[in-house]
Amino acid sequence: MKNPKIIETIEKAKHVVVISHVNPDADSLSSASAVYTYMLKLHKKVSFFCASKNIDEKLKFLPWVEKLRDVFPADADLAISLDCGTHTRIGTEIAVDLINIDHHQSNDAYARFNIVDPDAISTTQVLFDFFKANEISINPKMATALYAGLLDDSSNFLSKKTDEKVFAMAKELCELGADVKTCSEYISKYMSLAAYRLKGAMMLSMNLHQDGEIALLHVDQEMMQKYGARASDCEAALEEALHLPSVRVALLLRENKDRTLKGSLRSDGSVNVNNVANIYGGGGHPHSSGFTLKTNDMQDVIKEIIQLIKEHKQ
Ligand SMILES: [Mn+2]
Repeated sequence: MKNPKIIETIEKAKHVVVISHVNPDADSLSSASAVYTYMLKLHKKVSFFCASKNIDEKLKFLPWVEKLRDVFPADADLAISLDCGTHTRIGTEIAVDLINIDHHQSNDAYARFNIVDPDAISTTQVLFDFFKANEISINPKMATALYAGLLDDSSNFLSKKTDEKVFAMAKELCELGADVKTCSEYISKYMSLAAYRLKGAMMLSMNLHQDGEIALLHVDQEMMQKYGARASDCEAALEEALHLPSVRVALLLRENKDRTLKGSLRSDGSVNVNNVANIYGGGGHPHSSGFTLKTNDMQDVIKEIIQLIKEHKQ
């Protein structure tokens, strides 16, 4: 679908800010990186904003990541948010016109312009479709970024959403010069020693509930500090808990520094975990979602969530 109004808005803008969400993942940074290149091709003044200071080492190969700033520029007249499922994921208030490009089911079209496709496997896929529909050429830098988001959000093409459209996009990005080898090195393989050690500890403490259908993992501040791990290092163990044949849903409860709890849910498709996260004011996708709780009493929370997961079985 062509978006003439959005193209016109971009063309009129003088200073554009591309936005990745707080604690950015590969999809958010990659899609923002591709838009950053697109703005440079239009000879726009462009800034790259993310409210979080610490960027995962494995994502630093992406084009323009060194340009990231955590202060929103005062003279900007247009912002484009990438992979931000809610306005709060931006991490700051935006006073300028906003274009929201995303694929979260929970996205409530919070911007003046919204390009949201919940069927897309990644925000980079939404962006790829936007570029093609509006005849915006994709150079090798953009192709590498778009491929990185596709690779990560499809869990290395293992996700159930991986289909012929995903492979067709990957093929086209290869032909456009995407650096597939570097993406594989960093997105699919890169693990720090801290992340490996934390993963080992998480696997040892994993419990199965409901005849092995629910895998429960938890990480407290003590574990994080012991291994020198970061929040994003918890993801690998959570994803892999679903590799157990009996497991339908994996739940991770991670204690934040301020003693609140961050819940992350992954599902094989038999439970819509976006609906479960919604109950706690969070959201995401049917197969992957998150929420935050203002308590660190894990035992009560565990009982309640297991009950909710049971109720949301499809
Ligand atoms: Mn995404």
